[in-house]
Amino acid sequence: MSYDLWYWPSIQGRGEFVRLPLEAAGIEYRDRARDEGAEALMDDMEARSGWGAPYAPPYLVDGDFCIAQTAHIVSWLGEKHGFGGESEAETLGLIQLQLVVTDIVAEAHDTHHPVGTGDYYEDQKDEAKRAAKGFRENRIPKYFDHFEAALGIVEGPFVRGATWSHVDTSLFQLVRGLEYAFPKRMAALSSDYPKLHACADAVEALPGIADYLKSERRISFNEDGIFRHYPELDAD
Ligand SMILES: N[C@@H](CCC(=O)N[C@@H](CS)C(=O)NCC(=O)O)C(=O)O
Repeated sequence: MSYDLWYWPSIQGRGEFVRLPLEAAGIEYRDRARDEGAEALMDDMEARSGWGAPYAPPYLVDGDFCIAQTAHIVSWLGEKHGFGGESEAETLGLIQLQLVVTDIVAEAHDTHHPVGTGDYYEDQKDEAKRAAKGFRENRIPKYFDHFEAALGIVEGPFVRGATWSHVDTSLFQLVRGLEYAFPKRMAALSSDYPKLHACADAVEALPGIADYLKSERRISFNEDGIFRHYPELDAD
């Protein structure tokens, strides 16, 4: 069995939050738009209708089945492939955390596009500076406090303890993305969040992830993605 992942080909973006658990679990998938281009993605998306029809990429396809929305996809994969929760409380807790990741990812995006997603960064630089300041100073610590507390529930590097879940791969991507976008702020905060950094490091060391990060499939962060490094938006 192999899934088809559809996502924009030239950025990590939200697609990366889906790739990571697939890679960590050694699940086969084809990254269709990386192989066939963005036009193929748009054609495929337009052709889909009914239950599961995606509003936006990423989405994952298995035969006639299609599932979209990043948090929804990875939570579903977790339940199906053994990296979700083992009890109802754990499953719901993980999904809840995954939805918190969705929120901070959207806020990270809005630091460089606080006014209009369809407008150029250059046309909203002043607003971006203001948005980034609030994000750096207030929002990152508030979210990180929440993740640090979640990582303290059970002993071990991951939210579930010794075993990774879809939340851990997302926390890894979030931490590395923010380190790319806001290196000064992340360096200043790093000692306040030992569990979060230990979790990111433990995900990075998972064999499937270590192999993936060395491969050509892991493209670099860039200034077209969600996590963008604009030096003027960063500070201690
Ligand atoms: N809430 C959705 C957001 C999906 C989304 O915004 N996808 C972006 C790329 S990262 C996109 O192509 N959006 C097109 C649009 O919103 O019109 C998720 O988490 O998957």
